[in-house]
Amino acid sequence: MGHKETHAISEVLRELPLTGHVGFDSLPYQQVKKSLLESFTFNILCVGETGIGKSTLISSLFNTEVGIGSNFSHKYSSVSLKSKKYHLKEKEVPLRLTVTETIGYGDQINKENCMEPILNFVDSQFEKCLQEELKFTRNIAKFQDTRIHVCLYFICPTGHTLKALDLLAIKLLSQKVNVLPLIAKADTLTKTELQNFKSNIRNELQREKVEIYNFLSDDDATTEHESEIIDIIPFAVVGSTEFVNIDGKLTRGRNYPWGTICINNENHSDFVTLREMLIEMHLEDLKRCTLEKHYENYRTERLKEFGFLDCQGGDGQNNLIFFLTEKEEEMRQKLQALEEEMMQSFVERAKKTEHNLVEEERKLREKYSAVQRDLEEQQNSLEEDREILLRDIDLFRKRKIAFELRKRDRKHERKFSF
Ligand SMILES: Nc1nc2c(ncn2[C@@H]2O[C@H](COP(=O)(O)OP(=O)(O)OP(=O)(O)O)[C@@H](O)[C@H]2O)c(=O)[nH]1
Ligand SMILES: [Mg+2]
Repeated sequence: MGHKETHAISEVLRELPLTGHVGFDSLPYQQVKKSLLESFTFNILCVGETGIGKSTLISSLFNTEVGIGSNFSHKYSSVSLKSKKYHLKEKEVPLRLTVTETIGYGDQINKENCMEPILNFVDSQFEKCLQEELKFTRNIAKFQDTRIHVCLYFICPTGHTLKALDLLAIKLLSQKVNVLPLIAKADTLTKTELQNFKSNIRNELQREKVEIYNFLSDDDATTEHESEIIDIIPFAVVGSTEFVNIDGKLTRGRNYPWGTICINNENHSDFVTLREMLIEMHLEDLKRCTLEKHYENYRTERLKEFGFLDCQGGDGQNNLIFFLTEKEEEMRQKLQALEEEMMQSFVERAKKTEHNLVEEERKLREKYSAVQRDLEEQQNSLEEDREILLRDIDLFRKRKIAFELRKRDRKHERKFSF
């Protein structure tokens, strides 16, 4: 059902000045209106050991209690995940936020299967979307997108290098989602320890060719700004659900015997930079990257599993319609072959049945003839017996008459002899 191109489009783009008002200058406002009505979606996955500060950081980031509970036990035999959905509003901008946290991550003695549930969870969110796209009647507008837009990976503040599990986890996760490594509870490290720890982690990730989410865009052309962004990763964060009084102002912070940490103070941690980069500057890009890179990779792999990449459309491109037509033709041929096979087997069975019936009839005829012959023989023998009997009866009658005559003659003779 291919359509033949009947018109040519000029490749040359002409820029024309307008002679008056048209109205498409309102397009950005239309987009804003539409977005405000639909509300924005953002799905975060927090991966980190039990008690590392996941819920506290998420609550600090969104300035409200949005974490998935706390004080989970260290005794779970396997890793699981828990999600919660929130509807937040800042000024008139609505945000549908989904927070997923790992439970029992890194607590098992054998950590071999620790990543499997997390990777499966990420895949199953992609799969939900793919299944919706493949439906005949799609409901994309009402579809609740649960694809993970960012994975915050909480690194234990050891001050050394990455643990083997952290390195493997970041490597595996970064192939499926936008990963942001964070040094949790950064208040437990000194400034020098932090700098060394950060550069050790960066070197290790580079050596292992791990591609975490790249904050650098084409706009960050200045090498100074570029190195600033590079140097800050992994973000060293401090979270808190408590408020401290700083210069008469209540702000999120942590009180220690030796002083107070204010999480919004850039000299104390990278928390503010993280929030700016994550929410103010790159939230939409994280979503774009999820769709255009990670979901696309997942979709391609799944379509490959269906056998999609085996065929090419007329334009030399992999084309879904061409693939479906090919598949339909393949199925039609298979069905036809099956029909022919069934017909063949039916004819063979019918032939066999006919042959059996003829044989059966022949046997019955033979049996009938044998029975008929037998009957004729019996009838002949009965006939012979009957004739013998009739002769015997006749002889008997004759003898009886002769006897009667002789008896009468003797009676007569005796009468005349007196
Ligand atoms: N020193 C320090 N403690 C923190 C920080 N963030 C959280 N905590 C403390 O760490 C403990 C656990 O924090 P949670 O946020 O519940 O950690 P979690 O990772 O969500 O824990 P589970 O969900 O139980 O795995 C709490 O006592 C927090 O007050 C931080 O940045 N620095
Ligand atoms: Mg928690």
